[in-house]
Amino acid sequence: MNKDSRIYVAGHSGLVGSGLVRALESAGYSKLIRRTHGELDLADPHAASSFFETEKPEYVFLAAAKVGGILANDTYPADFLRDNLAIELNVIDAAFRNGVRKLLFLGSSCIYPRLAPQPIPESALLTGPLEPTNEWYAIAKIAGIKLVQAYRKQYGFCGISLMPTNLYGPGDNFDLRTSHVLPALLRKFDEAKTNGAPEVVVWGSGAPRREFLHVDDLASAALHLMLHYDDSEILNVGTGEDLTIAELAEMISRVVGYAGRVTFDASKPDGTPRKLLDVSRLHASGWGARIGLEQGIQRTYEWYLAHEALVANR
Ligand code: GFB
Repeated sequence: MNKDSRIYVAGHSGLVGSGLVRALESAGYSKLIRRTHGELDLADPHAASSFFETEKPEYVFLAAAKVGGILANDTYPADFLRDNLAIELNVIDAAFRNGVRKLLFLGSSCIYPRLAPQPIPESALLTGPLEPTNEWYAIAKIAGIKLVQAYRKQYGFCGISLMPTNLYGPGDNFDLRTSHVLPALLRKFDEAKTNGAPEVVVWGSGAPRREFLHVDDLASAALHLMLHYDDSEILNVGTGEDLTIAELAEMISRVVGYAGRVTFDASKPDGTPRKLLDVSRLHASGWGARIGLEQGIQRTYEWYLAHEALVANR
């Protein structure tokens, strides 16, 4: 991939896509191709195919996806399965048919079995039952992995698949019904501080453990691996460290400067008990995460405060 290669970032306005655009632009890549969802519906095979025929991208970062937190995944199973299957199929097939040189597909750590060994090695894929709250999304992402592998095996198409852990950062979704835990808690603690509320309610028991990677680290890893990784095997991308949701809430409360109580709502699902990725293969590739969690939360909180009016109404 050269600085003047034609690079399509699918999903460029989302959390991951906007991180990728920042990383590519700051590294000097000058020919980035982007389309908003309104301009191009990747779930429409004809639209996807004619876009690739016209634009002829050489490299593709497939970051377009229907994503959401535990409640959104559990509430809209059909949307998560259908939209993600359609996007993956249309983009990977159109990329192959139009001579794309390399495609990078992004999966998720939820593809692994609910009770996988911890930290989770890539070899745990398809060795046991999935976590029920997000099995629909997971099945779609597993299909994406298999599409990339099948196109490589049958046609020699150069595709790689990365499995990021839970991501966060600027540009995240802060809608309390559909967001992931980290942006949800930043917003809840900030609003409680502003309103002088005595408590913040955290979903579930607080006991599940999660690993969080800043999106700028993910983008840096994706760029590194687009340049240096070429294998059919999936590759985990994480920090190698996790904490409980209760510990995360404590950290966010500290960053926001909230003085009240934290309580837990056990009527909300916990989801998978733990999903810490084994990042030894990632480290062996020459890349490691740089942004510490508290520092990353601080930066994300600053971004949230600067964009509060915008994100609160989304
Ligand atoms: O981030 P999250 O929604 O998704 O929830 P998953 C993580 C944990 O945080 C769960 C708890 O145990 C939640 O119950 N939690 C506590 C909260 N308070 C809140 C809150 O206010 N909002 C949210 N959203 N959670 C997702 C999958 O799983 O992870 C996706 O559903 C995807 O498929 C993504 O894989 C990375 O980590 O449980």
